[in-house]
Amino acid sequence: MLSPSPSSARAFVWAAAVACVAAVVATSANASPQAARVTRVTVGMVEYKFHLSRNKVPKGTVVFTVVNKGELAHIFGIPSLHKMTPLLQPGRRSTLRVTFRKPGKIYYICPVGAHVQFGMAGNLRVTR
Ligand SMILES: [Cu+2]
Repeated sequence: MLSPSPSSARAFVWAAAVACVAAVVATSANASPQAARVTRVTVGMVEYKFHLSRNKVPKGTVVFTVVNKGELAHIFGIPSLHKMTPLLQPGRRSTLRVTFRKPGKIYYICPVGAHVQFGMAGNLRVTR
């Protein structure tokens, strides 16, 4: 009585096949050249400076892993793109995903208090 009838078994196989096709379509939709190139940059923060694992990135998507190695709370932010991490307490980390669409110089800061004046700012070069 509880065993599935042949028709419900077929319905299950059909649903699984549809799910597979949907997954393939979703994957290939993301596979544009822009999205394929992801650069990873680690950003260390202390009082009062940033240390980036690289100061030059190709245009496209960059994933910043931001680690607060200091003793005060800090933020890594890119004002021109309205992107920033949450306020990171000492020892906390966060990732920030940013897409740079054209080459140029990107100014980044820590917008906490007067940290910019103390030196928490810099430029990232985006190349073509
Ligand atoms: Cu700061």
